[in-house]
Amino acid sequence: MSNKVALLFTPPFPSKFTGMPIGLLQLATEFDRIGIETVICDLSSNDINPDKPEEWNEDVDDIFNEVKNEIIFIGISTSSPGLRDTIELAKYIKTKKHDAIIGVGGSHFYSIHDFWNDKRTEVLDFVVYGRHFHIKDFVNAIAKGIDLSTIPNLSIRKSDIGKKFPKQIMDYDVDTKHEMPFINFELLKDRRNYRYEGTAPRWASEENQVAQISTVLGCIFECRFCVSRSNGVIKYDLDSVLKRLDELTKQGVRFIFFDDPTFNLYCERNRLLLRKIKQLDIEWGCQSRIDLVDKSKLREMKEAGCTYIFYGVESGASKIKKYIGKEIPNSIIKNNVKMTKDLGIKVGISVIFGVPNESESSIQQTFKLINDIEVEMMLSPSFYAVYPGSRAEKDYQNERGKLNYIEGYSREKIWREFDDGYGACHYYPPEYAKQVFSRIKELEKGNKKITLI
Ligand code: B12
Ligand code: SF4
Repeated sequence: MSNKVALLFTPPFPSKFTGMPIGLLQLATEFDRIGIETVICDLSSNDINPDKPEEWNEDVDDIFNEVKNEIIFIGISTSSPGLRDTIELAKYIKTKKHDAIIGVGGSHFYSIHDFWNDKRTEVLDFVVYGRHFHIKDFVNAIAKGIDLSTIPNLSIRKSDIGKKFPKQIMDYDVDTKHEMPFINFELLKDRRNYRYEGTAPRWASEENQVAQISTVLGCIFECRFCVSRSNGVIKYDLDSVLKRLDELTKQGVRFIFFDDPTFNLYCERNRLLLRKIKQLDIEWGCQSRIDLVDKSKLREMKEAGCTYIFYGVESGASKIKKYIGKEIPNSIIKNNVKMTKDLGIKVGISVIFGVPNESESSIQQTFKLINDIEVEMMLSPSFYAVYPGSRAEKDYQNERGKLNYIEGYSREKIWREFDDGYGACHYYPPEYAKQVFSRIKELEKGNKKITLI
C-alpha cells in the first residue's frame, strides 16, 4: 500500500432500504488494486436525519481524525434526492479540508448534463456523467496526477461558474462486450447494516457474508416513473458474471441480492446463470417484473437457492397501470405471487400511490388487490416521484415547469414512510401522503398476511 488514501462518501439519506453503494465499491476496488487505501463512509446506510447535521458531522470528523495517509481524492455518489445533502456534505468536508477537490457521480447524473449552471453546485469540483465511465483510467489519472480532462464523460469546474471543460458524453456502444467489474466487498468495513429488510438471512449479514450485484444495468421497459431506461442497457458478459460469482463465494459471500432492474429478462442467459448459481450453495434474492415468471421459471429459481423475490406490482387499477405503462393484469399478479410463495420463496411487492390520475376508486382497487392475494408477503408502499430522465419528468415539465433539482424535493417526515418518497418531487402535498399512509396502516392491521417494509 502507498501512503495515499481516497475518501468515498454517500450523503446522509433516510432511505427505507439499506442497499450497498455499488458505484463507490467499484471505485474503491480499483483504488485498492493499485495500492491506494480507501475509506468508504456510507452515510445513507445509517438512518441519519440529514436535517440534524450533528448526527452525521461526527462521522465525517472521525474519518478526518483517523486518516493518516495523504488524501488524494474525495468523492461522493448521489441519487437525485440526495443532491441537496451532497452539497451540504461537500461544504462540511471543505470546512475540514479547505483545499479538498470533491468529485461527484452516481444516478443523478445519468441524465443531467448542465449541472454547473446551477450556482449552488459551486462547492463541487467535478462531475462524472452517467454510468459509462472509465473507472480504471480515472483512478489511474488520480493516482498519477494526470489532467482529468482527458477522461471521457467527466466535467471539471474551472474557476468560475459557467467556465468549464465542454462535457464529453460518449454514447454507449451496444456491440461492446462489457466485462462485469470485480467488486471487493471486503472494502465495505461493516456489512451488518445491509440486511435487505430482513430478506437476507441474519447470519449472513452479521458475518459480513452478504453482497449485492447487478448482472444487467438499465431496463428495456419504460414505466413512466422509472429512469432505468434512460441510460441504455448494459448486459454484462455472462462469462465474466460467472467468474465474479465464483470470486464472491471465495470471499465468503453466502447471500447475494441481484439488483438487476428485472432479473428474469433475458431467458437463455438467465437459464445459464441459474445453472451456475445452483452449483454455488448460496441463498439469494432478486427483483423481477411479475409477468416474467411462471411455474417452471420459479422452480428453477428456487432450486438455484432463491429465497426472496421483490415484484413491482404498482397498482390494482387499470387506469393507473395504463398511465404508468405497466399493464399487468391483476389475475397474473395474484397467481404469480401465490405461486412464488407456495414454492417457498418469500415475496415482497411494491405498490405506488400518488399517481397524478389517482382517485378514491383506484386506491380501493389497489387495496382490494392486496387483500385478494391470499398469501403472506411484505408490502412496500411507494409514492409517485418525479426524477430526472423519466417520462414523468417530461410530464411535470409540461404541466408545472422545470424540476428544481436541489430544493424542489420533499423533506417532510411522512415521506420517509414510502419508498420513493423522501427527497423526491411529488404531485401531492404531504397532508395527502399522511392520509394515504394511515389508510395503509389500517390495511395492515386488518390483514395479518402483510408486513409493511
Ligand atoms: C443499488 C441501488 C440502490 C442502493 C444503493 C444506492 C447507492 N448509493 O449506490 C439503495 C438500496 C441504497 C438505493 C437507494 C435509493 N435509490 Co436506488 N438504485 C439502485 C440500483 C438498483 C442500482 C444502482 C447501481 O448500483 N448501479 C451500478 C453502479 C455501478 O452505477 P452507479 O452507482 O451509477 O456508478 C457508476 C457511475 O455513476 C460512477 N460513479 C458513481 N458514484 C460515483 C462517485 C464518484 C466520485 C465518481 C468519480 C464516480 C461515481 O461510477 C460507477 C461506474 O461507472 C438503481 C437502478 C439501476 N439498476 O440502475 C437504483 C436507482 C439508482 N435508485 C434510485 C432511487 C430513486 C433510490 C432512492 C432515492 C429510493 C428511496 N426513495 O429511498 C434511494 C436513494 C439512496 C441514496 N443514498 O441517495 C433511482 C435513482 C433515480 C435518480 N434520478 O436519482 C434508480 C435509478 C432506480 C430507478 N429506476 O428509479 N438504491
Ligand atoms: S419499473 Fe421495472 S420494468 Fe419498469 S422500467 Fe423500471 S425497472 Fe423496468
